Amino acid sequence: MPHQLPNLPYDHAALEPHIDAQTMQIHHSKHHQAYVNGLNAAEEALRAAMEKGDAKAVVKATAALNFHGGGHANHSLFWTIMGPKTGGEPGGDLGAAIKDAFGGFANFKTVFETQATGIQGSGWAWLCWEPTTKSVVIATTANQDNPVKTGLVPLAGIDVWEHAYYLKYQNRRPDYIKAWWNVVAWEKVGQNFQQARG
Ligand code: MN3
Repeated sequence: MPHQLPNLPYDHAALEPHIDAQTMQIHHSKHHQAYVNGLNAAEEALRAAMEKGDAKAVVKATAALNFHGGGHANHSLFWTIMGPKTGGEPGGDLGAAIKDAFGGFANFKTVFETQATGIQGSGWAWLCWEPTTKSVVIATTANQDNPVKTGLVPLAGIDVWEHAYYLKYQNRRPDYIKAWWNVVAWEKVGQNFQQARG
């Protein structure tokens, strides 16, 4: 069954003034849709390459799968961990895990902002569950790579591709990252945390 663009669980303008409605509309309906289309095409190409036993075509399709599949997975998580009337600090077990790992929420934010700002070119910064050390960690990925590739479980992430912020913030990525904290749905991230640690 082909992949489909998930509905945005709120209006385009719901994250104003932190993320503007036009950015949300283009980001969701154009950019994310393009990853969905690319993933469906890559799956078709992989099937055809496998039927032909064409190893080079398999490798080529796999590269497209990684990019568009990551793009679809990353954005599908991104929309759900944001929302109107959110922000603040995580409580409960997630809040405690962040405190254990980073000494406190304020320090976590500082480290996260530094890592997200420092991504060269396009990519994502993540809060992840690390199953081997049973702790939360910050990770960054390039382009549309997803943290599952290195064994991590993404709980929340920020898209720092320019398409995610350029209309409102232009070159000021740090301002976008600071504003993003106001729309993080920590309740949802907490649910992702509970699910990840089992
Ligand atoms: Mn994006």
